[in-house]
Amino acid sequence: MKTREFLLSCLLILVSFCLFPASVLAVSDAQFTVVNNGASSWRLESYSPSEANVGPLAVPSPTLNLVIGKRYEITDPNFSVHPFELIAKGASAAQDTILLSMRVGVTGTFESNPNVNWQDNGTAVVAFTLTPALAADAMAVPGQVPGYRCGVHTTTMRGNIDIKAAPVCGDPNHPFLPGDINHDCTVDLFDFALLAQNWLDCTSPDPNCGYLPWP
Ligand SMILES: [Ca+2]
Repeated sequence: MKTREFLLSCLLILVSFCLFPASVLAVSDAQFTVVNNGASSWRLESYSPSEANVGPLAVPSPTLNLVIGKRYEITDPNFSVHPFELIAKGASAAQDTILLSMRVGVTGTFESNPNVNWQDNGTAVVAFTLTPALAADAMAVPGQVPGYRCGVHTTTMRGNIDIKAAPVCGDPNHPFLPGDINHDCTVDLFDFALLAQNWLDCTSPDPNCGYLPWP
């Protein structure tokens, strides 16, 4: 058996055992907690993981940074008095469009969207996925911007949301590593298999190694 064929056979075995990690049920990508400053503003109390960079803490109704494609879990401990709402924020509360709402008796326009998968069981914790459709709806409506508010104190407890594009493999924050031959942002046996497929092949014209076409 040629060396290259032997290598490829070994790789096939390794690939079958090593490259199919058990799937993990994605609950949420990030979690954050919002609390009220009286009835005058919101406060972002905490978030995790730290790289989610949801927003500044201890700032009245801060602009929240949310990323398209991510699933978020929100904790709103005082939700019965200050129910969190995700909105297309108008110039005034009367011009807001409610997209998701923790307020009892209020149903946002995206709560039944299966991809958004709004989970609200009447507790302090809710979850949703910021789908491209939800983000586009929140962003694209003339005269409105992505935002959030309290479903009761709609005129005072309101803030903006900065929608971030979903990260993609190869963008400046997720560069291709040396050795990532197939550019899938992982250096693994698939890259090694590509290397092995062409091991000792040559296309050099000088010194000529016999690669066609000629000259
Ligand atoms: Ca790769």
